[in-house]
Amino acid sequence: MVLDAFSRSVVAADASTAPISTSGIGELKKFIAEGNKRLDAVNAIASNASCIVSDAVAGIVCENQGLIQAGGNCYPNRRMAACLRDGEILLRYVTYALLSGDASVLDDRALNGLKETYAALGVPTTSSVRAVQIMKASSLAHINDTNTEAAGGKRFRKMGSAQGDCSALTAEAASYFDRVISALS
Ligand SMILES: CCC1=C(C)/C(=C/C2=NC(=C\c3[nH]c(/C=C4\NC(=O)[C@H](C)[C@H]4CC)c(C)c3CCC(=O)O)/C(CCC(=O)O)=C2C)NC1=O
Repeated sequence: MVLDAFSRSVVAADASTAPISTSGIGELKKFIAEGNKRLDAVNAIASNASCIVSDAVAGIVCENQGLIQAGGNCYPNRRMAACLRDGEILLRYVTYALLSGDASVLDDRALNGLKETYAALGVPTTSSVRAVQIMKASSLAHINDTNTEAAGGKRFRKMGSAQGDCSALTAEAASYFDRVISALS
């Protein structure tokens, strides 16, 4: 079932046949109060998605060139396209989870059964995990505007979002990437 921070607290309360708890309400108040920050964080990832994905896939190929040689899982172009597409899918579902403040959409729609699919198709775990790690590093840098021109090159782009404490949102975003990594491992 796909939930968000609100429906999650309703389901939790219903499961214990209790009204929404005071602490539950407190968490939702915080969710609303920090809503703009959350939207900025989602935007930081979504508006740099193709750059984040292509950089991650270029990275795994650079580190393991066997991927694009005969027998490699990014060879021929059909598989390279599938790999780039998968990167986009996973990143997109991470943004959905971050937007809704709940991992269920990521779990149900993207991760469920993915490890088995990858095993059946011979998609290498080490490289998939590495691609997600690179997407994580670059997404968190975009959320915090800590990306550098040295690492970004020609495509360098600062989000220029309002500066403030984004530690909780960064940790939450990181946890969704970690969820993808542990689902694939
Ligand atoms: C909505 C959720 C959803 C997900 C998550 C999804 C994943 C997904 N990735 C697939 C294939 C694939 N995925 C990859 C990915 C990679 N190969 C590598 O070497 C890299 C490590 C990695 C990219 C980072 C490749 C190459 C294939 C094609 C494998 C093949 O056909 O031999 C397939 C098999 C069918 C197909 O080729 O389309 C599925 C179902 N599909 C979905 O609908």
